[in-house]
Amino acid sequence: MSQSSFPANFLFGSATSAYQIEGAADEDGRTPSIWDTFCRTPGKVLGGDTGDVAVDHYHRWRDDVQLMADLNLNAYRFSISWSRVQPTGRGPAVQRGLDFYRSLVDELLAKGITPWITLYHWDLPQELEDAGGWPERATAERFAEYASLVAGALGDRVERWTTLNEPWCSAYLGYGSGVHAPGRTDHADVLRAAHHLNLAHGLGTQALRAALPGRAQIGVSINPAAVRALTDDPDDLDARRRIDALANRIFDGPMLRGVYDEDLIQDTSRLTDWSFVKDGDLADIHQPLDALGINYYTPTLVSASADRKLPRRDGHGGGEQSPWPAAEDIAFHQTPGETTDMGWTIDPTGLHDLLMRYHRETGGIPLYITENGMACDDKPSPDGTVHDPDRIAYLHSHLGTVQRAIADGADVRGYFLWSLLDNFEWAYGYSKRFGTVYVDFESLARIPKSSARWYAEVARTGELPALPALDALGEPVG
Ligand code: GBH
Repeated sequence: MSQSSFPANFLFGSATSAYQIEGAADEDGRTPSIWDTFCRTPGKVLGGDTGDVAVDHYHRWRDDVQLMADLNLNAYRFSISWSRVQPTGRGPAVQRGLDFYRSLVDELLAKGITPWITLYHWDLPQELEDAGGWPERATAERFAEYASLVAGALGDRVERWTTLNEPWCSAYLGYGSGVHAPGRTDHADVLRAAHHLNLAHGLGTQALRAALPGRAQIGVSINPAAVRALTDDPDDLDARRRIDALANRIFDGPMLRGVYDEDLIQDTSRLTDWSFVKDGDLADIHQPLDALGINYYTPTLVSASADRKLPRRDGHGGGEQSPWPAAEDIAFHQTPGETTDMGWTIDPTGLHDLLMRYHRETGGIPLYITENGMACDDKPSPDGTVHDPDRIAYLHSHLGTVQRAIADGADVRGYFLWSLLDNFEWAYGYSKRFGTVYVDFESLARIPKSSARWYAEVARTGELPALPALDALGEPVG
């Protein structure tokens, strides 16, 4: 194997999520999710943008699968819109909703593309939020029923299942800083939500296994923070420990080890006594997993000082209140280096750290990068092509890091870039472009960017080429 080769059978995919691409918000029986409601709340989403139409994938799915095939992808990670298949979040399924996903899956399989389903990518049915949302235990029970329902409809043709996408974002941005739906801001609710998301993962995993004995390969996608301390000062190192607990161990503790670490309980004791953790919950959450999905964009740099004059990073997502419970005294800093159009520093070393950490801590669960990519201010040239050399450089450096982690012993089996298509970037609306395929948000036409052609070659050959010289990147690649 040459140094630039990926292992045989490595998955080269792209990722999307339902609310960000589907549109058709009130078609075929779909009812509002918390994101439909949030988008209609003035001031929450830039430009008042919504996912009502998004990039119309609900009607263009067949062409989009053809695009994936043309781009040599062998896997596709997408999510199911809960309120499209089970509108009230409980009770019977809507057949037309399930039919949409069944057709999509069949088309993927026909093109040799492995479907990789995420059950929950942030779009809780509004009725479940009205009943209390993730801070309520019942939401985890509803999720397990929903998991069984989807498994019953698609389990004959889908093997790869992810319970949740980035529970950190659901709990901390949805209920802490309020910059994501449902836009609530209560730090005790963040911890309740985190626990019930963990429980949803555990009960959902059990429901999938029960519905699909021996056939389901189950995992979760987390967005662990590669946390660094600004200095070696003990106070900064302690800030690092606390953010590691709040960002990472609050999820991977119960999911991978069956515990909430004592320091996490202590650090948050003025907000809650954690009595929402019932007997048996930790065993329910701690299920064997077939895959651990890691979503990675940028590292996290912290210090003990809350001095507002230090260069602060927009780690609070623009909200008035911090997403982090019981961490008002911790400061977040911009990691040095070039930044993306999101203002996130480009630093693949954080990905290496996380892959090696989870390689050690999972005791051999196969690892997948289920999201990685960058936002660029892409614009079509006069000839209609779209060149994004910065994205190629980003993908190149991160894929190279994946190869290094594999060489260092990590069992990494696949990489899903975020994202296939430009899409609805949550609170930023349509102002940020993560796609390797450009979407004209007026005509909804798709134009593969040079990065899509470049990644297609990586997927076809299973090799990471030398990075083309920068001037060569001005020309269409492939
Ligand atoms: C993912 O979220 C989502 O799964 C996906 O839907 C989304 O489109 C994509 O990434 C791009 O945003 O907030 O300054 O502290 C990633 C969310 C981004 C949250 C990085 C933590 C840390 C930087 N994460 N963020 S900051």
